[in-house]
Amino acid sequence: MPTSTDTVARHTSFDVEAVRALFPTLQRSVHGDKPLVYLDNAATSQKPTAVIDRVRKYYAEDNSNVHRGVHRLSQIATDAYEGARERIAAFINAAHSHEIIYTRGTTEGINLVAFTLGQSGLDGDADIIISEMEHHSNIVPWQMLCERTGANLRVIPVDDRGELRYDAYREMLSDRTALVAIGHISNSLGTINPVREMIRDAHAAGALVLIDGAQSTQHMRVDVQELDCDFFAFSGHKMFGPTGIGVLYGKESILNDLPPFQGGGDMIDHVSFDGTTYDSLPHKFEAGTPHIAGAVGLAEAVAFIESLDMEAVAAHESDLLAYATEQLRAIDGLRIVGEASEKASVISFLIGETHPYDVGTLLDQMGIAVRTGHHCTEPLMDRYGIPGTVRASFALYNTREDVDRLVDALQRIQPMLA
Ligand code: 7TS
Repeated sequence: MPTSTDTVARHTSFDVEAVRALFPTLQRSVHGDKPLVYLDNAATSQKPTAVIDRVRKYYAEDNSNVHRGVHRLSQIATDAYEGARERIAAFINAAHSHEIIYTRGTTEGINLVAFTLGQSGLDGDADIIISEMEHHSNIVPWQMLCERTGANLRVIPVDDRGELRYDAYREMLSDRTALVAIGHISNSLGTINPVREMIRDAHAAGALVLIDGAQSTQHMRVDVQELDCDFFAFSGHKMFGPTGIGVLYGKESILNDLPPFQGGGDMIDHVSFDGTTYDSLPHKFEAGTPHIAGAVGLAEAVAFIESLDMEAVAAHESDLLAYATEQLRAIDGLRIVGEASEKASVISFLIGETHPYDVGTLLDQMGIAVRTGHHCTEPLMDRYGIPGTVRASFALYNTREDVDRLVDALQRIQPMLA
């Protein structure tokens, strides 16, 4: 079975056309003959053939349950599943592969931490700090934790440009702060938060830090040891992998101190009616038959990313961001929401008073896929007093031509929006 590393020549620079050819969805048209321009990558990315083939191979040739069998297929499936964990650990530079907990995605990873922290005797006086730009997945689990324990949710405000008010964050940190949960990159604004500095300051106050990495692993190299975060959650489907699989990284000593999340098969050491003991990491947090195909598919997505020169990819994406920002700004009545100095390739905008949904629907008819609405960041939209935005989010396989198609379509529909 060839891996993507074999089939993709290592790009020491970045050949976007060669990479596009690896993605079947990018070759299709929609609404008849309109070639698809896919600009909804913050919601989910497309999948390269290597990932699709790897998932197919698992089901077609190796399908078996893991950890439970002496038979050949079960060994193959277990090796693939555990080998994927090692590959993913290396990808984010975790110190140990047992610090990689498979989840359904970022949402489940954050819920795992919020739930188990609540079960581990969190002080009712404790503060949990999040920010105004968080995705609902990094808000609601903490609200639920606060309801259960009496802890207080503190929210770092965002300024008009879409940057965190760092002064307010510093003032919020205290010896009551139990945990800071912060998005690495905002899915609505594109803001790249200064997480390294935030982690350092939180640790100085004695707090743990969870980074919501849903929007970062596809754009930048993540090194959890260098960041020194205590937890890092991400989703496979946003980084060219399958849906329904994600990862929660946690530092070994901290994961060891937390109680299990869900009970069931695979997470136990011994079960009896007199009492049950739990398995060690990572199995303690992985109850039930896991998403084996998802895990091997995610490892293949990691192989795909690692086959690229990520510095060249970053340069390509930053060129797309600069080019799209300049072109969009030239459109009459168009306002960009989120102009932080450090941004990933996500652009939210509004045209006059037009509802984002109407813009998105017209763009769709021209083959351009953008997302409209509040992007699961309702408090952030309230902060700006807007119902939502139109969001174009670029991945490494997008091109200046995609930007031109978007801009051209917006220019054509603008007279209809008056
Ligand atoms: N955190 C951030 C920053 C996200 O962007 C998302 C998904 C999540 C958490 C949740 O990830 P999941 O894989 O568990 O669903 N963001 C989006 C989006 O922007 N549009 O659709 C999903």
